[in-house]
Amino acid sequence: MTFEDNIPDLHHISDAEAEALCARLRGDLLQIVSQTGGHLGSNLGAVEITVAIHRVFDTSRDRILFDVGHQCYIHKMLTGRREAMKTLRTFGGLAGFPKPSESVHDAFIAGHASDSVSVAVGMAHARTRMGEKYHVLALIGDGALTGGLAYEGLSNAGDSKEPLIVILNDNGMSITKNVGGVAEHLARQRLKPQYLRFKKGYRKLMGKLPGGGHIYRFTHKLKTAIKGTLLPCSMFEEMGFTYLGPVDGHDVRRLTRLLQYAKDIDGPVLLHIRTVKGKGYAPAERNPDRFHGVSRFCLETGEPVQPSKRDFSKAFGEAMCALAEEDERVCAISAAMVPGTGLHDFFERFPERSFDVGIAEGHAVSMAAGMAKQGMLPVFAVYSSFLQRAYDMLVHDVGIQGLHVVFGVDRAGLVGADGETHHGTLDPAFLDTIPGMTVLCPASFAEVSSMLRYALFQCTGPVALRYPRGGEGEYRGDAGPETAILRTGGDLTLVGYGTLINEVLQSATQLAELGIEAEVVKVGRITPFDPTPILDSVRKTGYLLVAEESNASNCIGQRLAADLLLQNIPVKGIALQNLGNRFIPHGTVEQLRELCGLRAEQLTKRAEEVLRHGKKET
Ligand code: TPP
Repeated sequence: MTFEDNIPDLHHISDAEAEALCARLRGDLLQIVSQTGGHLGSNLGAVEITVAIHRVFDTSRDRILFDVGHQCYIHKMLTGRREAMKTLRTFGGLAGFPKPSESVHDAFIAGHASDSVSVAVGMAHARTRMGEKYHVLALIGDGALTGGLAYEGLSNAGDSKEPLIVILNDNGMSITKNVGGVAEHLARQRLKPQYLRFKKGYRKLMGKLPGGGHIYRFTHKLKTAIKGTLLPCSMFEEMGFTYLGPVDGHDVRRLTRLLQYAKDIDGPVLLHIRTVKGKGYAPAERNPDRFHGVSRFCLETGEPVQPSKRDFSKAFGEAMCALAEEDERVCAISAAMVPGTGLHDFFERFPERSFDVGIAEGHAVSMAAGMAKQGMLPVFAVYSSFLQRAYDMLVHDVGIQGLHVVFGVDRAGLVGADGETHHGTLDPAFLDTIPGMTVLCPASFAEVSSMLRYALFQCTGPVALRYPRGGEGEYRGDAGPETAILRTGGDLTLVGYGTLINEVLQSATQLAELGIEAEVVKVGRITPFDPTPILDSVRKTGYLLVAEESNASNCIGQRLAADLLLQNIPVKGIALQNLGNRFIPHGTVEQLRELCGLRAEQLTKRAEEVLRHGKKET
């Protein structure tokens, strides 16, 4: 896949040209994202810093790590992918995140927060060990700085003495307003230039900027007192960084000078820039949380082209509010994803029982464990792929003690345009490995509500409720957590769970038109999994097709195949249709299901093959 067009040389442009370029890029970005959808606010805020980076560094050699990676659009536009931007986030088109397979300028894949400094330290070590010469930079937001992994990286980076540059893009926002003590610390840092005016003696001249201006480093004394008040010194200096800033992150001249200066420092540097999320587009500046990630929208009004429909997250949020009314022990935890997980109303209505911990999934799980141990009913709503971060906490803090923590596992299955880093296709496998875990798979809004009630009030131990991005399909029933026969038939057993059951039901209708009567079995609880109703059905039909929107490893199809063998049940034909053991790219959910043979027509063909093959052999 190549998307190359002309790559402009920014090393020799003037400041005025750089400013004009920023204005043009911002306009182009708005045009493009209003058509494609994507992460708008963060990219609008990162225009100047990205241009400044490209003025000073050569990203084909120097390594720039975009934390989360959602702010890399300008970088893509400057590295030969301007034209291809109209294919952004579409199947076969440009990814919405950095992708080394797309361009040599993309140093590393990204999608999850807070790992950029760790990766940068690794690359810096590799460079030194291998005797090579290039620069390593990490661009990380203040939101990503709420994640513990960021501190592991910073702590090591400061200690390593390796030359590398961490650019902290501080806009006061995660997706919603940033939370926590570090956000407070950064807010206090912004006051420093005022202290400078009062106490000139407490700064040390570090050097002159090429083209004018001076660089100061605050001396340790600054933290001790102004008018008798103890002032905090930048924690980054304490960690071993040369701290530069805070500076206006929309002043491309200044940013360029500072990066030129930082480039020559022989050790870790932290450049703290202040930016405005959504900069230059009034609707986004007014509502940065709504413009963090957008679908197609009208540029004039900022309104989405298609109004949003009710989805599983909303159904979950409504069920949470209803159950919280009934029981005061119910509380909600979010890791910086309150609107995304449908908890907005809950947080408004029950502020004392609402906890946004920042991008700290591991902490959220351990905190929920503490709450559960002391008698609360914590519900942690989290995207499936971000829960991967907290596997050890699930095992160690929740699982071993069998604590009753409920997980609202949102974005389970294929998520579409965000692609491989965001698909929730591994949780059925990894949750199943935790002894005592229950995993429920609602397939309709009604089931979200009834299963959440069941999870909170009838289950013990940890319970996960997994549901997909988007809305429900034709199936609107409520079969509860037990396995249910949705359609009877004697020719073949078709098994599915979650909203994929809609494709399965449609396939059964298509098979009926071909004279094949399929029995459709919907599984409500995949862990602990009770194969009995399915085995009974296979005893009758002799044929089994299991369709799953999850990876092959430890899927229920594999578990059923083992059960059939162990229980000596004669089976004439069996097929497991799932995502295989691979990472699935971006595209619409329909396109990706097709890629994996999970559309109704494909299941019908597969069923016919299984029956034909079996008949030949008997
Ligand atoms: N949890 C993880 C581990 N990774 C994620 N990508 C998210 C949650 C979802 N997420 C994407 S961007 C974002 C969040 C919570 C906010 C990031 O804020 P910040 O780093 O300040 O960047 P900004 O968007 O403000 O530029």
